[in-house]
Amino acid sequence: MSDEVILSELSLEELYEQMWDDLYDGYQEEVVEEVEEALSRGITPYKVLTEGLVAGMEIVGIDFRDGILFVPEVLMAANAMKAGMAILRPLLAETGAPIIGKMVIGTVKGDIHDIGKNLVAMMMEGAGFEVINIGINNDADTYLKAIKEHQPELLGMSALLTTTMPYMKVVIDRLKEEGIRKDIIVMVGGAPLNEAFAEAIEADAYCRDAAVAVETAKKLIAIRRGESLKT
Ligand code: B1M
Repeated sequence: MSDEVILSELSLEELYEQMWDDLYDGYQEEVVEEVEEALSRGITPYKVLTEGLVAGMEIVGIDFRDGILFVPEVLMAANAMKAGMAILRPLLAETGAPIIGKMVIGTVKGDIHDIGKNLVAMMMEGAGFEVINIGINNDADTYLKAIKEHQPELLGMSALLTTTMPYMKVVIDRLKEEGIRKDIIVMVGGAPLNEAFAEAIEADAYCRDAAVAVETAKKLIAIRRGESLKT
């Protein structure tokens, strides 16, 4: 960010454009300042997240795909995004609502992308779920261990690579082998997935984004609890 830019003098649109530029350049401190400026104007944390940070990361993704940006630059952008998310996390998690349910979430084996998964975790916490975030590169054993230890109603799996998404089926098959598949709601997400893939691997739901993940989790838990009341 150039020294002459006075954030408070920018319109909201210009502020977001500045945020996208600084995210693109991997300027963590500047992104944090811009997130704080947007919040100080009364913009909701969710709007700052989606219209600021997520929109900025989409631009990075396009230039990564087109060979304009490379891994080191994208990593810097990802770290700037995480710095901005760190400001928003406590605000999104501020809820007062009673715990609705528990979720274990992690990125699958071979995959180190975690921004989207962390965003889902943040939004789920904000909606009143207890979230056990087991990080990246999880094999089936690690998912199983976390499920047995925490006994969640929900399992969330994330994959951002076409080469790692098939591993979700390995985990689901393992849940079946262990005889616990019917005890847990499996929700999957990540940019290369779609409904058809989720159906093919016998997940309970595909979630396009974090907001859909929250809505889907609430709906599936309500259905399950309703069903179990009847039996
Ligand atoms: Co990588 N990368 N990357 N990358 N990276 C992608 C995914 C890619 C699409 C870029 C591209 O070519 N356009 C491409 C994958 C191509 C493919 O498989 N079809 C790619 C590649 C190729 C790679 C490497 C192989 C590059 C290399 O080394 N040559 C390598 C792989 C490393 C590995 O995992 N083994 C790699 C590395 C990296 C970085 C480390 C540099 C960095 C990750 C940093 C980090 O996460 N800490 C990175 C990044 C940042 C990206 C892009 C640019 C952005 C991903 C992101 O954070 N998006 C990405 C391009 C893109 O996706 N367009 C790309 C923002 C985030 C908010 O969105 O993650 O989609 P997303 O999450 C959304 C939804 O998908 C959904 O909700 C989220 C929030 O709304 N969702 C869930 C996600 N998980 C969910 C789980 C749920 C529910 C919903 O559970 C219930």
